[in-house]
Amino acid sequence: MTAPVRTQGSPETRGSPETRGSQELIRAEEPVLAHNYHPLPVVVARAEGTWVEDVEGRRYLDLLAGYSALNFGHRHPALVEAAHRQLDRLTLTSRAFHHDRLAEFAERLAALTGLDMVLPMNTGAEAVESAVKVARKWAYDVKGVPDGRATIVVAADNFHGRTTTIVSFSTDETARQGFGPFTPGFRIVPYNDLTALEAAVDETTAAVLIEPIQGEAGVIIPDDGYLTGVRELTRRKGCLFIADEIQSGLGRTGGTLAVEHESVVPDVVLLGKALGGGIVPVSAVVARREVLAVLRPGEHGSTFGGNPLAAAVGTAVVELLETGEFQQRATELGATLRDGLTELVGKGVVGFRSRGLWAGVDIDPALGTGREVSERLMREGVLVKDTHGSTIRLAPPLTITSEELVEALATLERVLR
Ligand code: IF1
Repeated sequence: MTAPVRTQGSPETRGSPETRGSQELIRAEEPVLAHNYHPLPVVVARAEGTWVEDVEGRRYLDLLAGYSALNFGHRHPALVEAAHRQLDRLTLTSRAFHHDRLAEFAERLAALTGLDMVLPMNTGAEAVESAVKVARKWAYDVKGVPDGRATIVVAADNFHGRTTTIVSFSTDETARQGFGPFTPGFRIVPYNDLTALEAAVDETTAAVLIEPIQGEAGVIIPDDGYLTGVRELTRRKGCLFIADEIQSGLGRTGGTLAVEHESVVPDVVLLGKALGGGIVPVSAVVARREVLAVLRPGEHGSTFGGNPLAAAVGTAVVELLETGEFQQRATELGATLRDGLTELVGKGVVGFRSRGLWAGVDIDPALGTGREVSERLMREGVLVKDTHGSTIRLAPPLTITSEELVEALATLERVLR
C-alpha cells in the first residue's frame, strides 16, 4: 500500500508553532492526535509558578497542577536548575551501568518516606504494575502462596493508571470497555469498609492496594481509622499494605505522604507525578527491604527507570520536601481553601471534601456539569478539571499564595452565581 499523501501542507504553509493561534492549533491537532482526551479549549504556551499563559498571552491560575504533578509550581527554579546542570553532564546510561546520581536519589527518597529500598520507574502506572509484580513474587517467595494463586485486594472506584492489568481491577466501565481480556487475581471491595476488606483477605492475598485518598473518584477521604485498620488487618493477616500516593503524596495533603494523617507506615509506597518536579516522568516503588529484596537481576526493569536526569530532578524534589516547607504551606493554605469552600456551600456548592491543598467540590447540578463549570472558570482565568458528573477537583501548586487562592475562590463564587 503506498503511503497516504500528507494533506496538512508543508512546514512553510503550516506555519511555525509561534505563528499559529490557539484555534488553529486546536484544529491542527484533530486529524493527527488520538482523541483520548477532551481538553478544555485553551492552548498553553508558557508558564511560571501558579500561572500559565496561552498562545495569545491570556493568563490563567492553574488549579489542576498537572493532576498533582506540579506540586512545586511550573518550572520551580531549583528544579529547573537541577535539570539544566544534569542536561550539561549526563542524561541516560540505562541500568546496564551505574551512574553517579542514583545512590543519592534512592538514599534520600527512602529516608523521606521512612522505608528501606527504592525501585525507580517512570510513570505512575509503571510503579503500580511493578508493585503488583513484586507483591506477587513476595507472596510466592516469602509468604508461601502456591505459584500463580496470589490475589491482590483493591477498592471500588479506584484509579491506579491506564494499563491493561490496572484497568483489569478498575470499576469504571469507560476505562475497561473494549480492552479485555483482563488480568486475573484481583478482588474488589468497597472503599472505606474494613469489614468487607477483612472478608476479602485470605491466605492467597499478597497485598491490599489502596489510595489513602481516592483522587479520580472525587477526592474521597476515608473515615479516620480506616488507614489504621488497613495497616492492622494486613499485618495480622500477613499480607502487604501498598499505598498508592502517586497523586496524594509529596506534600499535597499537608504531610509528605497522605498516610501520615493517621501515622501509618505501609509496607510499600508508590510515588510518581510530582516526584518528577513537573519536568520529567519519575516514579518509584519504595518499600521495606524484605519486599523489594525478592527481585533478582533480569527479573524486572525499564530503559529510563532511574536515569541520571530523572535522579537529579528527583533528588532536587526530595530536597524541597526535606525542609517540610511545602507540607506546612499545604496545611496552612489548606485551611484557607477549606474555609473558602465552606462559605460557598449553599451558594452553588452542595458539598466538598478537602485535605491540605486538595479538594473535590460537588457543584449543584442545576448550575451545570463539572465540565460546564470548568469552562466558565477558564473564561474567568482559572483552570480546573472536572472529575465525574458535577464534581470539580482543585489541586493548585503548593507554591500558590494566599492572595491567589482567595482570588480563585472568589472567581468560583462568581461563576456559580
Ligand atoms: C490521565 C485521572 C488523576 C493516579 C494514581 C496512579 C496513576 C494516577 C492515584 C497513574 C494518574 C492521572 C492520569 C491522568 C489524569 C490523572 C488522573 F484523572 F486519570 F484519574 F490524577 F486523578 N495512581 N492519574 O492518580 O499515573 O501513569 O498517569 O503517571 O490518565 O489522564 P500515570
